[in-house]
Amino acid sequence: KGGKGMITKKQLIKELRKNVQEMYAIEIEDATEQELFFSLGTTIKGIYNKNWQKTWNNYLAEEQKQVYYFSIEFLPGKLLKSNLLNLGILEVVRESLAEFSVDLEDLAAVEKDMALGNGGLGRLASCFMDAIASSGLPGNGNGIRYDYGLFKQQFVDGYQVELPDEWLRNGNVWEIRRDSKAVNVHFGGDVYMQPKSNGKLGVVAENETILRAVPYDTGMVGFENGIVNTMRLWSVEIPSSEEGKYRSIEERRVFEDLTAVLYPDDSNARGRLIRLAQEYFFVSAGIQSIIRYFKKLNHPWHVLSEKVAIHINDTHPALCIPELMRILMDEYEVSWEQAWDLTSKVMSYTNHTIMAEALEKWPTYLMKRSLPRMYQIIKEIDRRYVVSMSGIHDAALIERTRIIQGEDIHMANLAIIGSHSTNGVAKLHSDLLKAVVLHDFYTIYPERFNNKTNGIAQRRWLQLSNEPLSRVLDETIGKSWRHEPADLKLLMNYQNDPIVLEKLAKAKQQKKEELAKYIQETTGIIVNPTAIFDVQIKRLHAYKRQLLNLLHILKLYFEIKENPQASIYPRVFIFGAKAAPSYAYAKSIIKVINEVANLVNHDQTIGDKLKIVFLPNYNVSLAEKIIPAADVSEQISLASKEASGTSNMKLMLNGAITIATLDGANVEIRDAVGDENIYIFGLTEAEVYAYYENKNYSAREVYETNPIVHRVLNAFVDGSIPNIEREGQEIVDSLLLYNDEYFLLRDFDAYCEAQARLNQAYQDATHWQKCSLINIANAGTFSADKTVKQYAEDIWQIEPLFAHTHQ
Ligand code: DL6
Repeated sequence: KGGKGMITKKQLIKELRKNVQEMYAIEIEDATEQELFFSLGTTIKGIYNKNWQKTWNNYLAEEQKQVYYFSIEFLPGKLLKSNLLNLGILEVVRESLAEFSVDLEDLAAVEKDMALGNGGLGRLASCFMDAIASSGLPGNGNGIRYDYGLFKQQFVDGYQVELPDEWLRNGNVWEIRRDSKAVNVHFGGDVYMQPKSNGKLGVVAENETILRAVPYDTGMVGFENGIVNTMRLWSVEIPSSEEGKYRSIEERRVFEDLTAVLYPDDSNARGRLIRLAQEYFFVSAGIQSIIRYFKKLNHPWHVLSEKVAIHINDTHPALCIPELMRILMDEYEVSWEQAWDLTSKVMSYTNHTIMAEALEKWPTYLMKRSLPRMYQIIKEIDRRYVVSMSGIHDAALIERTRIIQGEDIHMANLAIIGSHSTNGVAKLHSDLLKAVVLHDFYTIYPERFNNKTNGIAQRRWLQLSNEPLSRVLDETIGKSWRHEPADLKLLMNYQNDPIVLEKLAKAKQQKKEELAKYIQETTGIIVNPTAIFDVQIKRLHAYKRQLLNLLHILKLYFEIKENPQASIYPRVFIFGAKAAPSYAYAKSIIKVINEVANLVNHDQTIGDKLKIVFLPNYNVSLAEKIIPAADVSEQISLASKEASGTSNMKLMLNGAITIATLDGANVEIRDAVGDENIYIFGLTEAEVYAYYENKNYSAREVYETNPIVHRVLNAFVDGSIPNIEREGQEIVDSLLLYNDEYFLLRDFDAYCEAQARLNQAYQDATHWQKCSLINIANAGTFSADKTVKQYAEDIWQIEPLFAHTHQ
C-alpha cells in the first residue's frame, strides 16, 4: 500500500543516487534539474512497479471483470506530484530533495504537460483514470500516444498563434513501451467472402495496408491503496514485414504520421481521413489486446460480458462495436447473433455534447474505401436494425434513427444501437438527451438512458494544487476528506466561526499573491492581489460566451471612465482559453479581449479598478495555478448548451463563488449550495427552447432599445477599442446581422445585475467568506470517485478488487 512507511528518506536518497549514477554517470550534487527529474521519475516508477505488477496479477488471478475506457483524448497534465501524493510519499521526497537544496516544485516544473486532449472530455478521462485506480476498481485506459499534444498557444499582437507541442522531445519517464504486446491493424484493400476449407464462408482481404500498433503503458497510481492500473496509449509504426512496400520516405511518412498529432478541434467533427484512421487504429489495437487477454482465461465466448466492459467515451471510439463484431466473427467464427448479443452487452457509451456540429458523421465513401470491412459490418447492423424495428415502430422514426442515412454514417446512432447504456454527463444534459437530442432513441430504448454527472479528482484539484486550503481543512475538520470528499461537508459546522473564516481568507490570499506574481512574470501586468479575481477558463467557443463577459467588462470600463467614483470594487478579469485553429470567430474574440485588455490596463484613469489578464496557453498546469486563486467562477454558457462543465466544480471546490446560467452541472451546483450562495442569471433552457419554437428573438431590438448595449456594441466599430478592424465588425455582425445565436444581448442585463449584486456582496468580507466556505463544503458531491463508482455499479458491473477478495 501507499503511505508514510513506504520508503524512508534514507532509502529514497540511496535509490535516487543510484539512478543518477546509472542514468547519467554523475552524482546528485552535479545533476541538472532535468537530470534530477528523470532520475527521480525513474526512482518513483521503481517504487510503484511492484504494485503495478501485483495489481495486474491479482486481476488475472481473480479473473475480475475489468473496464476498458476507450478515449481518443487523455489529459493528465504532469504526473510527478500526483504520483507522489498517491503513493503517500510527497513529503518524504520533498524533504529528501531539500537535503540537496533542491526544491521539489522546481523539479516538477521540468515535466512537460501530457496534453493529449482538447479540454473537458480529455481531462474527465484522466480524472476518471485517477478515480478508478483510487477506488480500487479494475479499469484500463485505451487511447493514442500522439507525438504532438494540443498546440501551444502564444499571443502575437493579440492574435492566437499555434506552436507544436513537443512533449516527447526529452522522453517520457512514466511510460513503458511493450513491444511484446504490439498488434497489426489493417486498412483499406479489397474485402470479399470466399468458402474456406471447412466449407464455411470466410472473409478474404487483399491489398490492405498493414500498420503496427505499439503500446506504451503508463501506471495509474491509486491513492494510498497499493493499486496501479494501466493507461495504454498506442503509437503507429511500419511493421518490418511491410518495409519493402514503400518506395519513398514520403510514402512511408503518410502512415508513420497517423499518430503524430491530436486533432485540435473539440466541437466540430470534420470528416478527415486521418482522423477516421486514428479512430480505427486505437480501437482495433485495443479490442485485439482485450480479446487476447480474454482468450488467456480459457472461457467460452458467452462469458465475455462477465469479464469485460468497454466504454466508448463520446463517439470517437464507436468503431469498437463493428470491430468487436469483426474479430468475433471473422477470427473466431462466432455467429452474427451471438457476436451481436455479446457486443451490445459489453459496450456502453457516454454522450458529451448536444451541439449538432459536434455529433460525428462519416461519409460512407470514406468508410468504404479506408475501412471496407467496418463498412460491411456497419451496413449489416443498420440493415438488421431496420428489419428488427419494422412493425414495432413507425417508418419515419426508424429512418431518423438508423445508422446510414443518405451518404452519412451517424456514429452516435451506431453507439446507441450497439451498446446497452447511453449516458449524459449532468442531470440537465441527460434530460435534454431524452427530451430533445436523442428523443427518438429514448422512445425506442428508454431503459438504456441514464445520467452520470461528471466529477473531478479532488486529489489533483485540491490536495495538490491548493496546499494552503488543504492545511486549513486538515486543521478544521480532520483529514478524512482526503479519502472521502463527502466529508468536506463537516466544514458546514464552521460557517459562523470567525477564526475558520479568517484562515480560509488567508489561504485564498496566499494563492492570489502567487498568481499575481505569475501574471507579472509572464505578462508584465501588475495586478492588485486584493482585487476580486474573476476567472473564466475553458475552450473559446461562442456558446460559452466569453464575449458576454467582455461586454460586461466594457460596460464597467465606460462607467468608471464617466464616473471615477463609481462604487466598483477592484476586479481582475482572468481568461484562459484556446481556440481551435480553424475557428476564425473564436480567434477574433481572443484578439478583441486582448485589445480591450491593452486599452483598459494602460488607462491611467482606471488604475487598479479594472485589470484584464488573458493568460496564454491554458492547460492543466496553468489551471492548477489559476483555480486556487479565484474568487469568482464564470459559468455563463447559454442554458442548454454546456453538457456539464467541470471547471465549475474545480473552482467551487477551491472556494470560488459561481456566477452562472442554469446550464449543465451548474444546476446541480445551485442545488448543492442553495440560491443564496451562487449568482444565477439569464434564460433557462426552457426559455431558450421557447425562443427557438416561436422565433421571436430580435437582438437588434435589444440594441435599439438598450442604451448600454448600444454604447458597448458601438465600441467594437467606432474606434473606442484600438487595433481591431475586421474583428470588431465580425463580432457586431454575429450579434446584430446574424441575430445573436447564443442570446448574449438577451442575457446582458440579467448578467450585469448579477454582477452588481456580486460586487456588493464581496465588500462584506464575512458574508463572502461564509459563502465561499459553503461552496467548499458542498463540493464533495462532485467527486470523480463517486461518479466512477456509479459507472461501476450501474453500467460496467465491476467491483473493487478488495470487495471481491476480502469477502
Ligand atoms: O463531459 C466532459 C465535458 C463536459 O464537461 C463539457 O460540458 C463538454 O463540452 C465536453 N465535451 C467535449 C466534447 N465536445 N465535443 N465533441 O469536450 O465534455
